[in-house]
Amino acid sequence: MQKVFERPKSLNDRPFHYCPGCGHGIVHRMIAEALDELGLQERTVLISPVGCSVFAYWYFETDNVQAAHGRAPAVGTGLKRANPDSIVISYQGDGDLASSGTAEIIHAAARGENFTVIFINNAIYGMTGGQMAPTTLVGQATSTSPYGRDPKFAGHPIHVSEMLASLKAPRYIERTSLNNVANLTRTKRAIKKALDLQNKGEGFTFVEVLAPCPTNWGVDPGEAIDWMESTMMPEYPLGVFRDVKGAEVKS
Ligand SMILES: Cc1ncc(C[n+]2csc(CCOP(=O)(O)OP(=O)(O)O)c2C)c(N)n1
Ligand code: SF4
Repeated sequence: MQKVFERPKSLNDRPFHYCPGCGHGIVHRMIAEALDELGLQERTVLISPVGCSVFAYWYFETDNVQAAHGRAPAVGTGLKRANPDSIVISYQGDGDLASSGTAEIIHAAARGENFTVIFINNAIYGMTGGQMAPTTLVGQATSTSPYGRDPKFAGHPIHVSEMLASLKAPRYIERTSLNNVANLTRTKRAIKKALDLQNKGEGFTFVEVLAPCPTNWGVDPGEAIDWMESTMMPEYPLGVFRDVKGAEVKS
């Protein structure tokens, strides 16, 4: 029988624990495919965050480290500097990266650390029950903003890609989305490009992926995609925010 579909080598056979319609499993697969295609599996260290993807290490057939909430870019800095031949991936949600870990991500980017950050922006804290995140949209109802995020009280959403793109050191920053097939293809391409640039020693690479969290948005997976397109994507425009050859590199 002809085999037409299989798991990438960089993932094991364990079924994902994620909710139906969640973005995490899709992005895990893209990272694994990119590692396989680039031949990087044996040299890769994946850093799991705290959040729904805390168990990423349970799925990836790579070396793995699990970092405290928000601290993955600091851990990644140590891993990469101690072993410059490794491929380091910091995989982080928006509560982890844009709230607890604001300092770590800004300073790692400012230093031009030669590793890759995959940032899953689902506009909410998933694991802990749907609290407001720094990325939550104005008017979006969450368990800590049941009447919708009020900017007078809670400020405005943080646009992490744009903020990091204002720094001098980052090599490559792109925002993509999981809303349709074309954007899934772009997401995979961006992840692969980021890993390839890291492998060539070109510096800090960052891919922000807009992803659904149907469970905490209180909708079914199809409605979650509709909401991404009608509400989330206008707030977070897709595109390449930085692609600068010759960026400063620490290794
Ligand atoms: C220092 C610290 N603060 C808070 C928490 C509680 N906590 C665990 S997961 C989480 C939010 C995770 O949300 P996000 O990073 O957006 O990831 P998601 O679950 O949506 O994938 C929080 C606040 C913690 N574990 N450690
Ligand atoms: S709560 Fe949201 S982010 Fe967490 S696994 Fe479910 S859909 Fe994914």
